[in-house]
Amino acid sequence: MNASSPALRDAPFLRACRREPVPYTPVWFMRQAGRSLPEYRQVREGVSMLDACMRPDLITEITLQPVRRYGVDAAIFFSDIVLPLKAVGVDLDIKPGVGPVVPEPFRGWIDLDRLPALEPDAVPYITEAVRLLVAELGPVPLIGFGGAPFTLASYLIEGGPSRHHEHTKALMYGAPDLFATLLDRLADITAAFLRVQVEAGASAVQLFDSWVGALPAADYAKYVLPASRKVLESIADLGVPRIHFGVGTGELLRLMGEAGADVVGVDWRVPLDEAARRIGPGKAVQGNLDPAIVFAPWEVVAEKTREVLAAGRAAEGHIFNLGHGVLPDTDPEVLARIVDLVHAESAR
Ligand code: 1CP
Repeated sequence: MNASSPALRDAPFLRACRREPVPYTPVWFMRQAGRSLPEYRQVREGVSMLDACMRPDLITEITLQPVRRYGVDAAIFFSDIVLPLKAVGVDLDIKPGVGPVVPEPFRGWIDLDRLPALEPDAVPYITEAVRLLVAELGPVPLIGFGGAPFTLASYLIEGGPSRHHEHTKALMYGAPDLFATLLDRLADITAAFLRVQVEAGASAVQLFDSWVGALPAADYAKYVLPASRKVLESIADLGVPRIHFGVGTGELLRLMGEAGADVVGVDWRVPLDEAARRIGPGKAVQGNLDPAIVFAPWEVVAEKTREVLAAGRAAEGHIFNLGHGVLPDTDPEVLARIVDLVHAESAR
């Protein structure tokens, strides 16, 4: 289990998640491990994304790369939200420049037969990689992650990345019983995937509901929240902080907290002081520099970084991050400067 050292338990990232005082604001980046780093592109040469996600040596190396380069306060496990679906036998691929693709999309009750439970021993490479990483990382926390039921359902139903989620919404509104059963099944799979990572040594988890911002709050509460709550509550016994993040979720922030998050991730559209007000007491916030801002001149980046830090002080705990993942063409040097600036400006 998660027998962590005092140095790890007191890591600024974990203290901020628990809303305890921190020596400085901790920072990490979503998608810090993938795509933008030249050393990542080098180790991925000739290896498909899914194969890389099943090799403990590559998972370990890729997860460590941004920690070495940036000195970030947490490592994010290298995998993908659809990996557990692959592990239970769903026919899917992760296509370069596209993302997850499911050749036979889910549309009916019969398709549930393609979603059996995730047995922990179906992902031995995850357990092994987490163990290797925890040994290498020492006092730096490892964040495990999984896809939230709605976002996973969107890939299964659309068959791939989607702008409007029209098939997903057609099924959600048109066949609510089937949709609820599908989300419940996905909740069990993601909960099992998170449990494997934490039991092997991950010290926090993030549940990504990247595309749920496509829904109005009332429909989120009715069709999605129960399944996300099932994921987050079913791992409560593990005692690690649970971060819950989505894009375009300004209207959903309070509900996402109520689903069982300790930390609510916020994209760049809502300033963190306003986000903290919407979320309410008893939660930390994570975010929320616009990932596109890093392409602007450094003075602008620095000013916007300071604005995020200032707004974050209104929250009971703040973890600095981008409002979504690092864009593939991002200059790693700029991210390194942001980490240094966040640490220097927030030192207390
Ligand atoms: O830092 C890291 O890279 C950590 C590992 C990681 C994580 C946390 C990857 C590797 N993917 C994810 C989560 C993930 N995957 C999310 C949630 C986060 C987010 O919103 O950005 C989502 C929606 C996916 C699905 C996915 N996988 C996409 C998005 C497609 C779309 O719908 O727009 C893509 C492009 C992938 C492939 C992928 N996953 C990860 C990497 C590095 C890549 C790029 C592929 C490659 O390098 O070959």
